[in-house]
Amino acid sequence: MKLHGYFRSGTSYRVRIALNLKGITVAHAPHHLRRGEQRAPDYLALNPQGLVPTLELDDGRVITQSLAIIDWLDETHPEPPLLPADPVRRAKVRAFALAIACDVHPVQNLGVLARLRALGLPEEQVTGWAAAVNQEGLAACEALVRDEPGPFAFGDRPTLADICLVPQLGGARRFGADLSGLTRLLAIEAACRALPAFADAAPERQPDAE
Ligand SMILES: N[C@@H](CCC(=O)N[C@@H](CS)C(=O)NCC(=O)O)C(=O)O
Repeated sequence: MKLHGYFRSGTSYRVRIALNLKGITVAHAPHHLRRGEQRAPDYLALNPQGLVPTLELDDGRVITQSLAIIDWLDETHPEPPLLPADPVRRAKVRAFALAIACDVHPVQNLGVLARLRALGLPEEQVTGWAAAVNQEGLAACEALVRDEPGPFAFGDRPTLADICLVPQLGGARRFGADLSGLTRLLAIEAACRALPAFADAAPERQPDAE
């Protein structure tokens, strides 16, 4: 299999973590987002959205969207599971993951920030937008897991929630978001980063890291 991604992309980072948790090795095809390589015609033929990640299967079939890729990985490689067995707890893990993947990440991604710059907003306001979106969204995530058992977001093993959280915290820091009050999320992050599956997936460990 081949994962099309970018070292600094939070959504590619999610898939790298899931692959590592499952013990699956893939080839990596980096696409430099700041140079616009995600819009090259041969990549658009794979992923018409012009976004990373994309997973190319060995039989040539292609899966786009990080959460769809992770779902597929979990369905085809069930151990270790990335969702709890209990339906309500599964729903809670999904809700936490979607709070990040649907309500935080898309509002501060490269394309949205480029549009804000094109409207003439100065750089500090663009960065301020991204920091505020992260701070507000992650503060809500902190409340979602405040009473959940640790050390991970939903108990004693990592789930889809942790897979979405760790990359988003990294992205939030790049925009200067103030995360200091999010003590539960920071403790979850520390527990995750102590695991090789998370540590090896980190942006700075990728071959295309700058
Ligand atoms: N919902 C998509 C979002 C993918 C996405 O926004 N990827 C970003 C990198 S994290 C990207 O490719 N940005 C390039 C661009 O906006 O041109 C997913 O989860 O896969």
